[in-house]
Amino acid sequence: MLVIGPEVQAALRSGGAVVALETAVLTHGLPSPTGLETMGRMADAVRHKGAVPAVVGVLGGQLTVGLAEDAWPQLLDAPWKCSLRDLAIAAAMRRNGGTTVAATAFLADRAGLKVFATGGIGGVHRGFAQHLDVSADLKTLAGVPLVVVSAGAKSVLDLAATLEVLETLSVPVLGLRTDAFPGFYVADSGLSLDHVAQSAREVARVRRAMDALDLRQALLCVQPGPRPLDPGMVERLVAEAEAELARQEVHGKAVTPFLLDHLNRQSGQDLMRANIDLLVHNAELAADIAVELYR
Ligand code: PSU
Ligand code: MN
Repeated sequence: MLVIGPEVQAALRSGGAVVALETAVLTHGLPSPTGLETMGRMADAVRHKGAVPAVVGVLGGQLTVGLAEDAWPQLLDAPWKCSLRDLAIAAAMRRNGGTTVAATAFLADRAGLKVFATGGIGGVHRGFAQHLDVSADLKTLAGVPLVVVSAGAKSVLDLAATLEVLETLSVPVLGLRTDAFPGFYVADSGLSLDHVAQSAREVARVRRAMDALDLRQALLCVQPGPRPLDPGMVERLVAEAEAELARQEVHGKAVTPFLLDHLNRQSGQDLMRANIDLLVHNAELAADIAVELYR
């Protein structure tokens, strides 16, 4: 079922470092052409660090790990937001799809990759007691033995509840030179982490120890973005976005794209720029970790 791009195949055969990149951020997270430019910057950042980028997505039903750059725009042709449960349907129905953290991590693992960079993972949504809205990213991360690099989880979430579920799922959360759980746009969500790594090498050592123990959970490595925003400002915007969400009665997988789109449009570019910068920053760290892991 899986199509692995030639460059990724060659890198895997020679034991080279590979970093998976998701595409839901391209199809449903950022407006284009910003999304395409951002994918390019992430891929460049990975190469610059000596690793090979593997862009993951669904193209005409082909579940692909290592989409060539000239194929990225085709993904934007009526794309589905593909989480894990959508993958087989998209394949069978020959659709285009941007893959979420859950779907990307699943496909990356199947292809034999070990490292994945994203912006922020999905998690437990605010008001979850009423809507039971918990991202499939969490359950999926409990079963894929990757290093996943992110700037924490999106500020639109209930971050405390998200950390609790990660604990329940035994997904370790390791701060890179920080003991504060980053809240995507903000450097410190006010929640603290139990464990801090001082270097990419140390993160790689933890992953190897997990592998030696046959612990199949992801290792979630978090770092704040390079251009963090004022928490008060972000909180105000998120509250507005949440109110709008309730007014328009948005549900299901449309929730996250709706909130992100609302934030991007309300913030006068600040949030979008912060989002792009942290994506590139995470791609760099993921490449450093990949290089250490494949050493
Ligand atoms: N973070 C972003 N932009 C995004 C996403 C996360 O800054 O577009 C995407 C990721 O692909 C993540 C998904 O896996 O949103 C989570 O969606 P949901 O909450 O519906 O599981
Ligand atoms: Mn959801």
